[in-house]
Amino acid sequence: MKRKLISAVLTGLLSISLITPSMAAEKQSLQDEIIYDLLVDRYFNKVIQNDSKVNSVDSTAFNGGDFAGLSSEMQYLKDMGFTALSVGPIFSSATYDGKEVLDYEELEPSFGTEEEWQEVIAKAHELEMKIIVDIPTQRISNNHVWRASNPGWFTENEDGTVSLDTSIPEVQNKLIERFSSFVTEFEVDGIRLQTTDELDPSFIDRFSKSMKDIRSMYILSDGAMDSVSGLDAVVLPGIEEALRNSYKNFDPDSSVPSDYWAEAKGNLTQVDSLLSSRFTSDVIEERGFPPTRWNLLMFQLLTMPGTPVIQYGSEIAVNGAAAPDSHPILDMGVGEELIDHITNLTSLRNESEALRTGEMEILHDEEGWLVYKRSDEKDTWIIAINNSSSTKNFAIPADVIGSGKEMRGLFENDIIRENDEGKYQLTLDREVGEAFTIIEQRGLNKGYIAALVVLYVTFMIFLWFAWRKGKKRPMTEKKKL
Ligand SMILES: [Ca+2]
Repeated sequence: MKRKLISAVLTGLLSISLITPSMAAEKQSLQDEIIYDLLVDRYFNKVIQNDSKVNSVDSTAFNGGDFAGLSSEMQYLKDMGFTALSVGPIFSSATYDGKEVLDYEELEPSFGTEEEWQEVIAKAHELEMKIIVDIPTQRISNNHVWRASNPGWFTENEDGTVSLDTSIPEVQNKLIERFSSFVTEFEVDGIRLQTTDELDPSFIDRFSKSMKDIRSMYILSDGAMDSVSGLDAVVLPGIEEALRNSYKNFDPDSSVPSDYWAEAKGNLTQVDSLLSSRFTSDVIEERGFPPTRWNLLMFQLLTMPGTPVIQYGSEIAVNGAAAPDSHPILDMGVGEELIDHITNLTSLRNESEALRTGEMEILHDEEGWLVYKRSDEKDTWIIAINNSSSTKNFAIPADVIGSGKEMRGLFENDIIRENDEGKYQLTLDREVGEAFTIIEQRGLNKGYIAALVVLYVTFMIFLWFAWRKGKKRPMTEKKKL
């Protein structure tokens, strides 16, 4: 209900004053994406014929999710506003998460056939979403097919897995050759290198160039690290902890340090990953209420600079301190309120370039009461997040957004106009977020009055015709008699 209301208001507002041709233009930059991170095995089990390895009551085993399930339930992700799907590793593997790769030339049989994988890519492109695939090269299976003929390429790990030594030129060549064929055959839009911080930088650079020679695509790191040549983005170091500490409870001791705001641009921003514990587990430890915590966190994540990466199941506040507990099979259709909230925020972000790549200015940041401005030459937003235990106020000076404007809140539907002191007085209840769009007060009133006049005139004409028709009717009726 609220989702419909907000998109209706939003569509109306954008069509009145905000939308410009360039906003509707083709999205091309990584900064325009909102990424949903999932595991094929834990998304949706559509086909039971490929379930020979599956044991759905053992969380450490394959649970049955497959390519066909991803295709058939992909609209759910489109509806939620995601623009790119990171689907994890898809190569034949000893483990459900695809990490312990056995053979890069074969797709994991439990996930499905090459045709079904092609359908995933086709479906995503039909829905105008991108597909990003993970490539693990470290801690892969000790039964990997390359091992017998090239034992020197591998190093052994304590946990019984092996890692490819990416500093060896032959290893680099072999991986580049293999994945050049892969991206030629399957039109994926990006590759995320797993355990990127353990790879040889010269390999990352060569690999990236080779893939981009074939087709323009994103090459990403799966973790926080200093950026190296060849990577389009890394997870911003420290962002997970900063976001978690700011939102796991109200009245936080710390907020996201201001330097993160500037550094987030061009990086991946996330609160957790499929390798870490879920944010929900922090909330439960603090005895917080997960839906409210997620609600406020999403407000910041989806209105701040950077490319948001959201783990599957966050929309239903999935819990778990570590894998495999943090990797349950997705239960769609529960937690509708949070899904609606995410949808509202992603639609704001997708519609407004200012929220994706605009300037970022913190206006107020004190004990969980955060007010900031996102703007470019076309749009201005004021984002207010009250993550404290009391109602908060903040007066925005007129020079921040200009005089004679109207701040229109899209979630709580409040309108703020400039007061006699030349300020916009903002008040927000505890544990609530709001996004204000800025509108010309006078311009809108003019439009409103014009609309009223048109409505009035139309109504008078209608009355006149009705009156004429009414006058005529008795005569025609008389004739009939
Ligand atoms: Ca299956």
